[in-house]
Amino acid sequence: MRAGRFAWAEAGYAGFLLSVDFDALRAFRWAILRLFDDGGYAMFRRSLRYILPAVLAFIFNLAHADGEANKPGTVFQDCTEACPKMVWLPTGSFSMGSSATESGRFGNEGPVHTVTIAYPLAVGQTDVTRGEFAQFVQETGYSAEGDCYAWEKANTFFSTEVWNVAADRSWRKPGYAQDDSHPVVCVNLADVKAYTGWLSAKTKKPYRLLTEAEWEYAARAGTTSIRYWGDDAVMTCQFANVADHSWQPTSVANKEAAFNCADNFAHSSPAASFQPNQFGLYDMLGNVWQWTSDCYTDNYAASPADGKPTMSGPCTGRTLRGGSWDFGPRFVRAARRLRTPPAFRKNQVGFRVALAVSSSAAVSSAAP
Ligand SMILES: [Ca+2]
Repeated sequence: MRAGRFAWAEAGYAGFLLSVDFDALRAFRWAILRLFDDGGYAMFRRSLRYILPAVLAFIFNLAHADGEANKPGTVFQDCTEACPKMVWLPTGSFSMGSSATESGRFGNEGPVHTVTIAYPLAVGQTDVTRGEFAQFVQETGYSAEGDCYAWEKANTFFSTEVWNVAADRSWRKPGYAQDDSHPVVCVNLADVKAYTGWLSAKTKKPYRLLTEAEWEYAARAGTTSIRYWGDDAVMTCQFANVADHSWQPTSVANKEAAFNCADNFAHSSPAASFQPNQFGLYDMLGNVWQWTSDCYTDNYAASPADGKPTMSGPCTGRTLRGGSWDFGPRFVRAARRLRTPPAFRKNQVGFRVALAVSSSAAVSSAAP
């Protein structure tokens, strides 16, 4: 009878004992015993035998429930005022980079190497939206205005596109129609750091950019194909907003660089307009390029294998990943990397955030 009634409590008590500090517990018990006389001691022993295990089981179950909250696929939001929705990813290993035989491959995508993400990692379900960024600007008064680049004809004299900067182009006015559901663009690395700093202070959690290895792990979501929906480029328009039939380059010569399908968005699309990948993440490929925290390197010869960022060298370039609404098949691939100066704002570049709950300070403090 007693065993049946208290089995659950004692199981919890046993779990608690696995991690308890026995010296501290003995000191605590000695202090309590000093409070009781002989008569009170018998009562105390009964309470210690029956009530304390139940209390400890309650505490143990709470701790267990907290662990369940990190279950892969679980979506959470750390505040209701425009905080990004986050998804817990499973831990695991993957092959980073592309093989020498992959169609469309660039030389900076190797050597292929194994990376292990052994710590709990949550990733933004979508890119940070313009509405979420606007909340940050409203609360802080931060200025991320002006000097945003676009890939376009600078004037009628040039027949092809160049990176052309415009002082009046900004995240509020990127040069095409957007509303608050679209990913924010025209933000440089300093703007991104300001945002993650604000979000961290607001939530008291260490929000940051994804490292490049975390990004590719999150984008591949367990797949090894060119894109998370497979190797067939024509299928792309079902899964991502890319340079498609509705794309309108200013140079006719560039038209042939588009995917041969229709996704029906000439510029950026509202976040999560297409199907998510196998980790439940939207727009990991296409829509807008995403900043990562790493210093750009020409190859992976010295890249960390544990998810940490590469932060060596002069760091004059940072790495963008994912491709965007104005890029074709060679650029919208899980392995594709693009070097960009950290001060540049571009009207097809945005970001998403990560949160790593880890005992490793190095991982938690990864830039930015
Ligand atoms: Ca498109």
